[in-house]
Amino acid sequence: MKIQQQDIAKQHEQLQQEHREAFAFQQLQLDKKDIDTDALIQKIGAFQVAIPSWALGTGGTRFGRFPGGGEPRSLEEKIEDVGMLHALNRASGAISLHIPWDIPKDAQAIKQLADSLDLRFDAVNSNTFQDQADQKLSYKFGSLQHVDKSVREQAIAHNIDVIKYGEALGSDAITVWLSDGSSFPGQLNFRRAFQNTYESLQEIYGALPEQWKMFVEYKAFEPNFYSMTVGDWGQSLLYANKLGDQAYTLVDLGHHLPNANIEQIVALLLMEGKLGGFHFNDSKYGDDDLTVGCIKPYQLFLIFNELIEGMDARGMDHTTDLGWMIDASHNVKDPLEDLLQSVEAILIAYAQALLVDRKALNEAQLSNDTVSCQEILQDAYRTDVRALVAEARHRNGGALQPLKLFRDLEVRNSLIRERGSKTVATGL
Ligand SMILES: [Mn+2]
Repeated sequence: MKIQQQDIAKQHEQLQQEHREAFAFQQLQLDKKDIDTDALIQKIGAFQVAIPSWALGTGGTRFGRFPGGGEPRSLEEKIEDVGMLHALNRASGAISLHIPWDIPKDAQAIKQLADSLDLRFDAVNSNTFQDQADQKLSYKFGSLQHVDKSVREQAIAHNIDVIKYGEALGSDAITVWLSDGSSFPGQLNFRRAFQNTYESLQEIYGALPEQWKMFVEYKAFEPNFYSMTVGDWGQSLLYANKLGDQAYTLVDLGHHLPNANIEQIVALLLMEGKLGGFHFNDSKYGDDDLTVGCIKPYQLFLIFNELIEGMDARGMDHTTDLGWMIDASHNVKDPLEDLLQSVEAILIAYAQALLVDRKALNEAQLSNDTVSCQEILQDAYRTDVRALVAEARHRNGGALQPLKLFRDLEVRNSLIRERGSKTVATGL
């Protein structure tokens, strides 16, 4: 199913009066603050978030999975789904592939399909957290950390394969997330596990093409429950620093212990020039992989506030200098609707963070005016920027209200008619 330009135009016709009024009010507010609305809209319109190939089907928990209908049955159909999201919101212009769940058999054809939908390939992801049917050695006790060199070599070879798949598609980064660790005290010698992992990562790093980045993703716990060999940002940074200039830390919002100050982590990684990529999701308890912004939207705003402050301090391009990706699972929602909501939440937080009066905040900080610091941040956070985000989308050819259009066009029903009601996508 394809979204037609006339569907988007028709919705615009229906909603334009209401939108115009909301946008005019917004513009008035910004004018009063001497903020250049057009420049703001340009930044919001340029921002793109990659959709992970594993999040286009219904997710599950260890207790079960309740698939919906019309899920993509192949990589081609996954790319078509992302193309549809991008047609609706013009902010999902990239896809992040997971290998081996989504091996591109004909890279040229896959690339052409993506091109035709105005999509590029973001970071490719390796998988050594589960055993594949045709795999010789098991990752039960880890992959890059494994005590047996032949297991490490198998995992290294897989990661190098992933780089090659990515290269053929025009991707320029690999994300390495390891489930390596231990579930019981004494199971691992921590130093040996670190050294083995580091040496394995060095081999993979050595296979990186010149312009490529390696993202070392960390996670506090699960599937291992006593220690994780890349368990927090300190450990990830340690690996990235030792590996070299092409290695970076990747922050996944759900991979921290409860109440971690993620905005501070982001600020310091940026200061060190070592923040490379970002996985968006939201959570209440652990790695819940819920819709971005559904539980802690203020935290999301505070993170974006630090991202912008830190990126601007280094003269970085908001759109292209970090890998922006969603990493989520949708157990009870339509995955495509969830992704539309997630991208919207990201754009809202980004737009709000752009509104922060940085000069005033800096002055308030330097004079220890704590009250003003809070007022300045919350003034931005409490601004309703939805009309601004909708206007940016409209100027890019997207729908004023993507989710509404998705529902009005009964996209899910036509996907079920096309693909069947019992399809199951590979993924989480
Ligand atoms: Mn992740």
